[in-house]
Amino acid sequence: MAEYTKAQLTELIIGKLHRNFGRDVEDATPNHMFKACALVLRDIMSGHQMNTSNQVWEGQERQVHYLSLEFLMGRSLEKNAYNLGILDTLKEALEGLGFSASDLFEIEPDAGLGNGGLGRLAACYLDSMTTLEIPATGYSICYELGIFKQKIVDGKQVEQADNWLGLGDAWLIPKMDETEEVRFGGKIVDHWDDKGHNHPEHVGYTTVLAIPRDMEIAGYKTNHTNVLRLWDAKSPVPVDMSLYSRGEYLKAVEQQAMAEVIAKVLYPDDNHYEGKSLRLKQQYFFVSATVQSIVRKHRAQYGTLRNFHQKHVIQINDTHPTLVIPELMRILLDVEGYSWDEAWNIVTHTVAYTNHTVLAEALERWPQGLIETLLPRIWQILKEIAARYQRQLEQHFGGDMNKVSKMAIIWNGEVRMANLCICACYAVNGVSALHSEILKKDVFHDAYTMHPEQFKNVTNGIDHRRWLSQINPKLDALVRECTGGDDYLIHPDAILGLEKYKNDKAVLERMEAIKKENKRRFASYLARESGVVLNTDAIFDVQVKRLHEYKRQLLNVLHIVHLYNQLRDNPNMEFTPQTFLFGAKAAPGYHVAKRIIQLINSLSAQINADPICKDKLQVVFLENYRVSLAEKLMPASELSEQISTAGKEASGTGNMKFMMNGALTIGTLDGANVEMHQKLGDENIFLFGLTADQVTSLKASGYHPQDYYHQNGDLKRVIDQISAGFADKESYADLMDRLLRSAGGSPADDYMLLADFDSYRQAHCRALETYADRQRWNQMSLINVARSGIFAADRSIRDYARDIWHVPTRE
Ligand code: 26V
Repeated sequence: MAEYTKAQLTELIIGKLHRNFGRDVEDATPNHMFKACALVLRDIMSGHQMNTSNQVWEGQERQVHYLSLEFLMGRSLEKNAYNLGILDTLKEALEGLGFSASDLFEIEPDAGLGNGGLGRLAACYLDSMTTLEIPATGYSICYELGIFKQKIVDGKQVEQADNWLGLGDAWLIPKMDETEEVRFGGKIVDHWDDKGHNHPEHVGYTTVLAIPRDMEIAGYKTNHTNVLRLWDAKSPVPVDMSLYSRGEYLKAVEQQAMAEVIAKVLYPDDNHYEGKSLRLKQQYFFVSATVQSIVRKHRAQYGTLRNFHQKHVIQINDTHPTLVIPELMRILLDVEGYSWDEAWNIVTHTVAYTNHTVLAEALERWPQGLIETLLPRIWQILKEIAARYQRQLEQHFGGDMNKVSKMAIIWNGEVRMANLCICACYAVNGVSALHSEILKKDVFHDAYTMHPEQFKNVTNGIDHRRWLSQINPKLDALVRECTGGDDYLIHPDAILGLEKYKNDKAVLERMEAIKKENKRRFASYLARESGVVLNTDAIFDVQVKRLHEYKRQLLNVLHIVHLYNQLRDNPNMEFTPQTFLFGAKAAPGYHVAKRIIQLINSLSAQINADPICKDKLQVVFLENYRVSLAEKLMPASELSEQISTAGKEASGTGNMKFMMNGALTIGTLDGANVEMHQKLGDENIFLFGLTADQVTSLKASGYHPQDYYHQNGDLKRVIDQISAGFADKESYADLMDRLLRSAGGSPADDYMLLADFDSYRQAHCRALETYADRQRWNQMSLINVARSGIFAADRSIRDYARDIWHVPTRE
């Protein structure tokens, strides 16, 4: 690792200020300073990146290409400086120049190019792939607008555009000379040669240029540097009023309009599919540019594509990049002139698929008409893939049309992306042990019986350098002291060394002191930002994640109302002070989710204004939950709410961030909670609720939420109250009705809140009893941190490298 002194960094920063902004330090604004620092770090990383890329070329190494429509990167300045090993020196240089480093880090906008878990996972994986010295490239779209900014106005969510590029583009390096062309629309004209081979010609298409804007990714304690390639869309022609032919003029207008809109905005839906034509354009734009770029470099190096699958693996993050399959086929068939079988062999040894959800409404099914008009050649190839697969299925299942129809790629005028992935990918993985089992047992059961060896599990993980060491420096220091240094940063298992101190009173007290200080820090941040004053003597009970019915924020609300009732009935009861924190964005079109946000705010107003609750019960909705807010919140959290209906949350990754920061989990046996429980045992986690199997059998035998309503007086009272509404007189009968009555095809209480209510309430009681025994709580907290090593993304990436990618890793 290259070392930089304070003097050197200072000089480099001043140089950037002069050359790029024509400023001396004295007249540099914080924005100038931020950009200057980013440019200095970018230069350092670019130097490393060129070396990495030469090594990969010379060594003819196998490369990983991670395709994802989302990378939720958050901020980069502090992260890059940390990974480059120059964070302290940079801080000193900045202070020397009269700037506060922490203020400067705060002005960086989050790169919010993702919705939630899936996008943040991709970002954590880039860090680990690079740290483990895997030759890897991430690919996505350079959205002009990231995930919307959330404002709460009169208790309701209002979305604002997130224009992050003003400052955020300091990290991006445009590579005009690596521009690719992507074609839409038009039609295919067949040309048969004398040997009977068809040479399809695409005519009348609209072209969009894909311009790479590369973001360098530094690894930790290594010079290995990878790239996140973000494609920007541009029109190939300026609209020229003087174009004499009407046809050309309209074409130009059309090309410009199509190009401008493609990279405009990230779709803010999470776990909900809508067949929007612009979304399909984004997907194809992104995969076409990416495949062309990989192929172009490969051809330049090897002169042939015959060994393509030996040198590359393409990992597709959910089905969103699935068109990479027909697109690679197109290039091998139409450009290289390979036979179908040759091309198919290459494709099916290159592509691997990760599934991230079992929710039926999230499965992508594109109308065939849309694909046909927008991507005529891709449509032809899809038809051929589907037809061949269909024959295979019929043979394998002996004409059992029930199975064949379920697994078909094209059916009833729709193209099913997950089935296409199953058909073409050499590996298919879920993201937690339970989720991968559900894929095999249920969602993809028939495919599993055909090719059991195709199905794998890779449990998710998080970047523990960011989510522990960087955001929680006091806990980081304690881990270092107890585990004999910073080895845990590259060997996350070493955190286990902390467990030796589980009976050490001084260490346990320090755990508590660290948490207390982090709570105060968060409280003072929140007071500064929003004026909300948190009770830091209360337990911080936190549920932060996207708002979705299956995640059951509403169950949390039911329980809080129940607590409130207890207090009102008996204001002098013994009551452990509790502060409930929520943070969640709702997809703008998801009405029910927005109503739940409004309900939380309404409840918050009611409780916080009620003198009975003073210093006892508090409910706060944190506006605009995002990566940089999570970084402040995780270290301050004590109870982590992971309460999805069992079987619905593929993995969860927030659960891991809380655990790593010493929060205890109250949760269902869902997603990665199951593996947390395995590591922790019953005694170090607060489990409740039905298991995934129980959910399935209760649904099968007939679930009647009304029974719980009528049998549990506390529950009935809570539901009736919410229906009536609080002081603001807004009724939430609409939400409560969903729990009690089926409507419009959706069953009553589809996510079984009422079935789990009582068990949830009891788990809270256990948590509070434990909290009262501080030593025990601190010990559990320590054990949680100590055993969190398996949830490091480094472990996940080693799993991918060994079981799916077949590439070597560092150490
Ligand atoms: C995403 C989108 C994005 C916008 C357009 C429509 C659409 C439709 C479906 C989806 C699927 C998102 C799936 C997802 O985010 N899954 C989450 O992945 C996390 C990382 O593996 C995992 O921890 C969460 O449990 C899982 O819900």
